[in-house]
Amino acid sequence: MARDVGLVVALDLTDKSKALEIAEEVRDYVDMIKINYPLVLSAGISIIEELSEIKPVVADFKIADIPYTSGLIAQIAFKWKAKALICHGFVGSDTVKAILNVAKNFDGEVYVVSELSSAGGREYMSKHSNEIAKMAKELGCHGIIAPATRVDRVAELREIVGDLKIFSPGIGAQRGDMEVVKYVDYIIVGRSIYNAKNPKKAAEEIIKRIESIENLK
Ligand code: BMP
Repeated sequence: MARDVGLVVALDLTDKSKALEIAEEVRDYVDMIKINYPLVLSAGISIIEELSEIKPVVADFKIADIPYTSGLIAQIAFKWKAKALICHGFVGSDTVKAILNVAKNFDGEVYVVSELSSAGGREYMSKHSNEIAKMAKELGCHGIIAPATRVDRVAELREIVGDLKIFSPGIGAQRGDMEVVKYVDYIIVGRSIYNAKNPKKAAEEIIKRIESIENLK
């Protein structure tokens, strides 16, 4: 049976060669590679291009700035061959629109953070995440990021975004609930894969867990 829910590996490493090694190791199990500041600030922006030879890269820069500056950041990420970019939604529609305009020139995708999976995500973001998700859908973004640590919220966000892609971090180290698979298109996993003794086996196990929940759907 083909899997409906994909796996994105988050490579929050500061050692470039280790990041490349793990990417190679798990390439048959993951659909995309997500990178964030720890790796880019350590390895340099060209790591996007290098990793994109292995799998499409999501540049998780969580952009949260004025439209002009945000557009510049987006341009750099896409020039270096990112397939998709993550930005914040709480900054408002003008910034998200500016990023989307840049993305169009590169045929790139834009995913918007709804509410963070960490506890602090409840303090401010969750009060507005439904509106943020609605905005992402209305503007024509390609996906949202929603927390596996709060499956009830993800279920609600799914109602709002319809067929928009949902990416869900929080499985593993953040003790999220795998049941989230019922509502999302991709789960994002970092530490449980790259800190594992055998990252390939860890990725394989996660896929098995995804499949076992999918079979109950
Ligand atoms: P880990 O599996 O190690 O907890 O990694 C999760 C990844 O997803 C990290 O790269 C983190 O920056 C990202 N992330 C998250 O954990 N929660 C969010 O709400 C949004 C994220 O992008």
